[in-house]
Amino acid sequence: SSLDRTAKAERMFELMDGFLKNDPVSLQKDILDHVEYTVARSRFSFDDFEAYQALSHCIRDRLIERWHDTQIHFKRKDPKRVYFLSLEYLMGRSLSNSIINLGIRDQCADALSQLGFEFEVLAEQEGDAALGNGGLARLSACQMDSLATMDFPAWGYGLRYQYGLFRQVILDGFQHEQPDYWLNFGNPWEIERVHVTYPVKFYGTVEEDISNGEKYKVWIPGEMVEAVAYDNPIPGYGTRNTITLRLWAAKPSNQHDMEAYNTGDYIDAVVTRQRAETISSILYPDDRSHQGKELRLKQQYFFVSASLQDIIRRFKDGHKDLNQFPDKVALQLNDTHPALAIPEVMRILVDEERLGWNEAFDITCKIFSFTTHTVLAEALEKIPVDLLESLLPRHLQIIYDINSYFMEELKRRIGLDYNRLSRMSIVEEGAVKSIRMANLSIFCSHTVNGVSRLHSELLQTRVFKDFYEMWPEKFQCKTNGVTQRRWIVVSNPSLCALISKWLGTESWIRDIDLLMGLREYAADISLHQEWQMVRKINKMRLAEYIEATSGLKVSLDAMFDVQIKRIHEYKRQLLNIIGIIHRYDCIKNMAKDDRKKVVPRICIIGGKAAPGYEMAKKIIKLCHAVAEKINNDSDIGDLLKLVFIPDYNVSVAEMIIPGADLSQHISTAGHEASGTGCMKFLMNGCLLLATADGSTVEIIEEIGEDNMFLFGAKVHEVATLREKGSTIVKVPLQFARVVRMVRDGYFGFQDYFQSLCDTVEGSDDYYLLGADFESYLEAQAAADKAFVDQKKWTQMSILSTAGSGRFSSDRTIQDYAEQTWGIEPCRCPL
Ligand code: CR6
Repeated sequence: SSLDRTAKAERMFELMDGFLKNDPVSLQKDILDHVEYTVARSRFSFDDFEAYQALSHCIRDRLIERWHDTQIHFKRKDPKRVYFLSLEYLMGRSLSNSIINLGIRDQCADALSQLGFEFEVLAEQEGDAALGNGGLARLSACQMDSLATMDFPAWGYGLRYQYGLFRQVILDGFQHEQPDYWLNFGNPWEIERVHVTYPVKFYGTVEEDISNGEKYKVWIPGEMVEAVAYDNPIPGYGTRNTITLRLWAAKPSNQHDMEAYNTGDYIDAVVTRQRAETISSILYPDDRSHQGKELRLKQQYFFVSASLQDIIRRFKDGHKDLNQFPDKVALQLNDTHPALAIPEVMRILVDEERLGWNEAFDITCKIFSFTTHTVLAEALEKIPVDLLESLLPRHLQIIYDINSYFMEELKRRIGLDYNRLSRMSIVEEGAVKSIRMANLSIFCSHTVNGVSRLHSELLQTRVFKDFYEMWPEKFQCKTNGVTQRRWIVVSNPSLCALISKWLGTESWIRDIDLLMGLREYAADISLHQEWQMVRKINKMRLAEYIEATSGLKVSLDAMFDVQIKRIHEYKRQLLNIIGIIHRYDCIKNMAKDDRKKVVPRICIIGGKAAPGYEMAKKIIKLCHAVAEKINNDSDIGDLLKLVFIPDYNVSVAEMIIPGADLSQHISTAGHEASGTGCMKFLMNGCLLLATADGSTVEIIEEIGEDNMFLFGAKVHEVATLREKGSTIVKVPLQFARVVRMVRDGYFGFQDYFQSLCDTVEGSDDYYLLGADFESYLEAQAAADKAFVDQKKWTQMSILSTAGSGRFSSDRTIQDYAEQTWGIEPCRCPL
């Protein structure tokens, strides 16, 4: 009875002695208990890694307390919830972030030092959770942090890949990929929910049945797999709210196939069942295209099906009428990867809940919103019809039904404009008939957004022009943001302390607009001194890392010039390298006296190439070949060094970004949907050398052109430059000279680099490296000039941080909550 339960709860609370305590002594006791009972080592002998494990469990306990309270609170208040569906999350490490969000950083450091351990050393023991490729995946992680911090009733859903993004190993300058079996040493940040499981169906046939005189469809699956939930608590900062990132792992289904067992082939039957686990075993490492792979499609449906069963179960626990679903649930599609959720919701409503088609479609269109993260039409996901038909036969029928409804509606509005109808159709006819997931997502979502203003405009005027003209009200812009908790507080503690000191408050950690207050002191000499000191400390940390990974000693007086991101032709790492070769060539040809005027540079490049992306891999090799030459040229000395940082990931970024003086965001205008790295550098007071692409256009508005180094063709000029080609493009002689050097084998590997050189010469220079080269060099020269004037540089640096507030994911999430999801904060009482 409920009376018994209350009495039991009270008795338990008494026994528990209240909540866990956070003073250093209590923390020490808990750490030691975990050493003994969880890690199973003696309290008198454990190493750094074991101490990290014990500390993590001690923090995890505290997260769980808050997480329980939050979930109970959400259940009691029953607010409208947002469900963020994403196939990728780049969480990186969790320990420091959790401790900071819990507000117990100092207590933990004290507790550890009394036990003879150093917090920073233990934090380094943790491996990265790299369940994603790049910007999109880290964005999901930043947004989860903001959702928790801002008290929104939110859930993240995703896949628990056993192998995260591959490890990059460089051998002789070439990239090799190695599997990232990240769970090898256990993962204290997740909680396995053995009882939260759902069956997920695949293959089979669709049959018709009649019940109460009505015909309906039944999907008879050919295969069944079990989805098991792994919950990752995500703590907010300055709040008790701790939300859930629920990741699904595939397990063999418990529904026994009696036939197979009875025929006596026991071993084969078990082995076949075991194969189910492969569904969640590996992350696809290509962030350009995901087309036509059955396993990828299986992953998408697996995650969508389990998440929706979970979401509907939660809804039904308290609500009967599915027409209320849109009042309680918002589903966010992070790119088209989870777009199968649309036909899946339709299938559940029509086939299982027996709602009428129109009623079901009405509900569906009210719950979905869709974010697209790309500019390139060719990067939009398409699923071959054959594949869908065999794996998800009922979903294909539903998509066809949606499409005929869509086409009818279109014909009513635009008549028989067949070209336009076929452009907009969800079904693409052609050599391989396929389903356009973006068209499906746009038609069935109430809002569609781009990830920067420029990107959102390009969606309206180019990529989805037809759709925009039809439903302008659907289209929105949600400029990306990054969390200052991870990207300043965790990764740059000295800057964090400095900002708080000068603003006289730590409130900016929750209220980022306060950073603007730094503008007032931008010219203050004592702030300058402290600012420079902080930057020096961070450069030192980075220099040590460079020495440890590449053996190269670098001077702290040099400008640290960084480009870190996935390797892509459109991101133009090649432009950077060609610029470096040019700089090298200039220094070599300079008179001794002139060399004194050269601003010394450490050029740092890092990033992974998709395993099948040949040109990207050649760029990595070229970078190494050039570095080999320059770094060993005694003529050059400290004036120029080139370093490739291997295995770039979130925790490496946390170390590099605070130590960078200059960072490069140099994509050909119109290609980077947003870019988020630039925001992290900006927050950390690193100056940007950039094209007016993606979110940099908005950064210019915040800090002004004078505080960064802008160059290159603008979006509207790019098309003309490509069209008119050599008649208007002025490729400087220096550019041709550098390309010639590479072609002639100046850096070795002559044959290997020819095809790379082909991509940047003449009419093949699609990304306009040649056309932008001159203005690139001018921007570089301006950066050199500014660096010599440290007063000016420091002021620009302070103004960069001060102007970075708009690029916090708190602002992004606030915009989504108000304009897209219609949700309100639901704060758990302390
Ligand atoms: N590769 C965009 O290219 C954007 C992020 C996050 C990307 C990048 O400009 O900042 O998404 N797109 O919105 C995709 O992943 C499809 C990315 O990370």
